[in-house]
Amino acid sequence: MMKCNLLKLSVLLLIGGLFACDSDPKLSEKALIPLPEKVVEQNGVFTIDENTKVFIDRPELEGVGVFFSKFINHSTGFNIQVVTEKPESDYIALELGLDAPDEGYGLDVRPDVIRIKGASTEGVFRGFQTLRQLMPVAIEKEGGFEGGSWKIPGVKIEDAPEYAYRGSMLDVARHFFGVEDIKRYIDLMSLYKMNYLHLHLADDQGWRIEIKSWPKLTEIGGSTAVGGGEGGFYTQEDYKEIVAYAQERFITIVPEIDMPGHTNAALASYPELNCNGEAPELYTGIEVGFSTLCTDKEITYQFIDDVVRELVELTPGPYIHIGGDESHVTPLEKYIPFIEQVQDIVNSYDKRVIGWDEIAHAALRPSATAQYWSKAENAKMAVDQGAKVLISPATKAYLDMQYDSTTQLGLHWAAYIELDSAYLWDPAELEEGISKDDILGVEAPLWTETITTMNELEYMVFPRLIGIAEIAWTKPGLREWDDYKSRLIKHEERLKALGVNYYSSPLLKKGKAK
Ligand code: TNX
Repeated sequence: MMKCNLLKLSVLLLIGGLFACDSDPKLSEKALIPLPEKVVEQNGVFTIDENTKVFIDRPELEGVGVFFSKFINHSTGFNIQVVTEKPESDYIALELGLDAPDEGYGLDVRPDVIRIKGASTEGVFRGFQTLRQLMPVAIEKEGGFEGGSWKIPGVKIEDAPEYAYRGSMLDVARHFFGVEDIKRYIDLMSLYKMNYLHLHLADDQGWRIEIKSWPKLTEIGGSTAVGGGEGGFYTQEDYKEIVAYAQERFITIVPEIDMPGHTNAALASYPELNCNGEAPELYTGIEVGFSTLCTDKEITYQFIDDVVRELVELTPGPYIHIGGDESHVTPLEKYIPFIEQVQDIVNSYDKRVIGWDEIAHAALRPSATAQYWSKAENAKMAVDQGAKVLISPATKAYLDMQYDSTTQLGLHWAAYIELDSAYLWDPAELEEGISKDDILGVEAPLWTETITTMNELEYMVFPRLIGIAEIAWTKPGLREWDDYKSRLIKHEERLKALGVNYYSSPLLKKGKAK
């Protein structure tokens, strides 16, 4: 290794980088997911060593600069610093001012310098995730160095996302997942340039967010889960910690309080929210569609206003999700004015509404988004009203659907979804009448009726989420199953280094990567 470096150094001086070392990493060995828009190989490699610096050309980049240097130091054991004065060479430059869409970035890896230039700090952050995938897999492990070398193959990349919203949802209501689990999920999402995490915070089986003005929601409603387990909830401090952790990774949290159905936990906590004034028992089964807030009572709207106000105080992002799905025991003539009034409550706090596709039965406010999960006709009704659609078809994007009939966890009411099925679709081609301009983005939800641990969660999510991330980021004309599959096979090594309990599909074993 040393010899090769010395030889290379002298040859570099003589003929300037035309000579490569056999041990140098090749671009073709790397797996970039999501696939960038334009990738051109360049001569030479950049080697990160203890003298490498992270150079920022603007103060706004300090946050990302510190984040990257910590990330690199964590596995290399180096003490790489962020500097504001341009070094001679051996540095990673973070720059702003790229003329590209918001999260667009350029990445240029040369032997003396790596440049990441973004249209925004967010773009620089996304560019770093690409650089990370060009680094040795050991970068994913604490102290992963073990005498290896941190070489990155020369390349020039130009990239920008297809959709502005690229997300996932976790149902923390059916089974509760604590702050550390959510942070791990956020970290994993960020590797694939995802930017929204929707938390399904309340359902029949549990209320998971502290609301100070209605404390029994968590005292009573948070006390159990599917199967009768002990449940749990986030205090507002916990929740702020999640939001801040996500923000540092340029991920926006979207909180959901499902209503008027899926509300048994709230109804069990406060009898006055029921039309008959009586609190039902807590519920630990997995049926849907049996509960409803009393849409005729004034107190219901006071309750919603209080909940939304407290949530808004915890939410720097633009969206509040109001659920609205499967309200089978709320008559449509009551459901419609309810959804309209709740939209006005959310809008009065300067937030935009997202709701499941059923909300399109109501008059949608101009900033509302319908999340298409089940009925194309609902999604089209939303589009006809000028609303945007968030694409989450249960048959393609539901991460709780089983891979095949042998999968132990999960459900299969919508479909079995193998890796090819989860990848081989285009949001803008899914339904006639819903085109790219109508689409806010793509989201893959994980419902947790059958999922109780992080290990189980990872098994259902990975690697399907990775394919969804590529659908949301990469232009459809650049996506191709065989090529994706071969990148995913190479990427397995990185998943292993991250300790992800992914589903090792038979599709990844047949026809190994070239
Ligand atoms: C349907 S998707 C639901 C959820 C369930 C899920 C299970 C949606 C808006 N409603 O309440 O958890 O199916 O796959």
